[in-house]
Amino acid sequence: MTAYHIFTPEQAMRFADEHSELFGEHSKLSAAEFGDGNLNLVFRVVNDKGTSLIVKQALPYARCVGESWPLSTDRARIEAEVLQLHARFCPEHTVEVLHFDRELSAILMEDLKQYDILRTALIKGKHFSHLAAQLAQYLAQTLFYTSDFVLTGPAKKAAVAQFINPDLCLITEDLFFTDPYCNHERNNIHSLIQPRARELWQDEELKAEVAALKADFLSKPQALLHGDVHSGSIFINEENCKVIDAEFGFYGPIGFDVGSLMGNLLINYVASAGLFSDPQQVLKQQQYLLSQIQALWQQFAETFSHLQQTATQDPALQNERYQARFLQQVFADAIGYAGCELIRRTVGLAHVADLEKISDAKTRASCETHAIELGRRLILARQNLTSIEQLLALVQTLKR
Ligand code: SR1
Ligand code: MG
Repeated sequence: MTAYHIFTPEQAMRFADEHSELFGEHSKLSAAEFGDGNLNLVFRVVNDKGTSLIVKQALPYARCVGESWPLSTDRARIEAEVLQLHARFCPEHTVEVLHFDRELSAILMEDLKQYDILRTALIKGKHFSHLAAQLAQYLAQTLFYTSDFVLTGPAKKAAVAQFINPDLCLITEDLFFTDPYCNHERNNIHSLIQPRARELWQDEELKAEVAALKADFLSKPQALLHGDVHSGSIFINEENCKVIDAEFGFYGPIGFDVGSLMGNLLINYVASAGLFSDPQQVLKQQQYLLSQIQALWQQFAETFSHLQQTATQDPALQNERYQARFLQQVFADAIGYAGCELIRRTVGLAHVADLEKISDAKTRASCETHAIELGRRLILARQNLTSIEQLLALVQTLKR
C-alpha cells in the first residue's frame, strides 16, 4: 500500500501502467496533467501507439481555491463507487472505472477522447438528436435501481451510509441554496447585474421556496444521485454520450439530478442569444434545446414509470396511485432544482462558460438577468406545472 502523495505526471503514468494491461510490455508512455475542473488533478497517460487512459486524483483541498479550502479525499472513493454502481445499471452511458486506489485517492478510467464535452459542443452550436433519449435512460435506470422501489429497507440504509458525502454535499448546500440568496463573499456577480442580484437577497417569497428545496436536498434520500449532472460532466459524440465526475454522489432527491441537467440545458438556452449573432441560429439552438428537454422528461418518466410497474420489489410501493404521485413530485422537484441551477451559475461562485463566453458585457448581463428571471419563475411555479408542455410554455413566454 502506498501512502497518499500528490501525483506528478511520472507517478500518474506508473500508476496507470501498473493497473492496466492495456499498454502492454515495453510501451513508451507519456503523461500530462490537463484538468481544468474545480477540484482534482486529471492526467492523460498515452503510449506510443496512441492508446490512452485517464488518471484522476483527488487533492486534499479544492483546486480552484487552494489549501485554504480543505476537502476530504474520500470523494474519490465515492466517485469510483458511484460510477461502478451506475455502470451496473447503465453501462452504455457511464464512464468505465478500471481501477481505484483508496490510499492514493486515485481512479484509473477509460479515456473519452473520441467524445466532446457537452457544454463545449453546445456553445459551438452542435446538436445531437440522441442526447435526451440516452440521458433519460441513464437517469431512469441509475435512479430507479438504487431507490426504495428495489432495495430492501436494510440494504437501502447500508447504501445511504456507504455514500455519506458530507464535504461535497456541503459545497452544494452552500453554493446552490445559500450563497446566491445573500450577500456572500463567495458570490461572483458581474457589476451590471449587481442590482438584480441584490433583489434576490430581499425576495422572501423566493427564499422560502429555495429553503424548501434545500431541506429536501438535505433530507430526501430517494436514490443514489450522480450529484453534479451539469453539461461539463457529460461527454458526447455522434453515437453516444457518457457521464463522468460522480464525486458529488450521495442519496438525495431524484429531481436534483434530473433538474441539474434541465437547468444546464436552459442555461445554454438563455446564453444562446449572446453566443450567436445570427437570430436564426439562436432560434434553432433554442428549439433544439426545448425539444431535448421535452424528450428528456418524457422518456425519463416513461422509463421510470415502466420500471415502477414491472420491477418494484417493495409490495406497498407497488401501488400505482402512489407511483404516479411520486413521479409527479419528481417533476416538480426537478423544475425547482433547474431554477436553482440557473440562478447559482449566474450569481454564485461557480460560473459556466455558456454565459462567461459572451464577450459583450451588456449582452451577457441581459442573458444573466434572463437566467435569474427564468430560475425564479421555475422555482415559484414548480408545484403548479403538471406537464412538460406547461414547463416549455413558461420558458417561451419569458422573453429576454
Ligand atoms: C468548488 S466546486 C464548484 C462547482 O463545481 C462542481 O462541478 C460543482 O458543480 C460545484 O458546485
Ligand atoms: Mg465535476
